Amino acid sequence: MKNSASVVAARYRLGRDSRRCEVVDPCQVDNGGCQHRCEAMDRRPQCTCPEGLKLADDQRNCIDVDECQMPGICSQQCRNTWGSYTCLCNTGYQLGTDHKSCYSK
Ligand SMILES: [Ca+2]
Repeated sequence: MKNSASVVAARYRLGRDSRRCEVVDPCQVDNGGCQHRCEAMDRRPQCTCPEGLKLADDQRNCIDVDECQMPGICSQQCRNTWGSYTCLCNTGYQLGTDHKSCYSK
């Protein structure tokens, strides 16, 4: 485990004038504190999440998007999964090739 002094030191380097410290890419240190992707925005880490996930309130971790809360995403039943979702059909129906619509058998 890194100690905090080395983490702080790694965020800065000596600038060209040899007097002031410059911020190094914040994503290079501990991934900017991000659980998934990190992008440096104006020298600050901006965390982003893969498709199907969204940033949590802490702006660092990623949590699941509950697609089933979006109206009309499945024509009949919807089951939320981590990072995705699955549409299901009532008895007597089968799922179409779009994986969203149900058709009577
Ligand atoms: Ca989901």
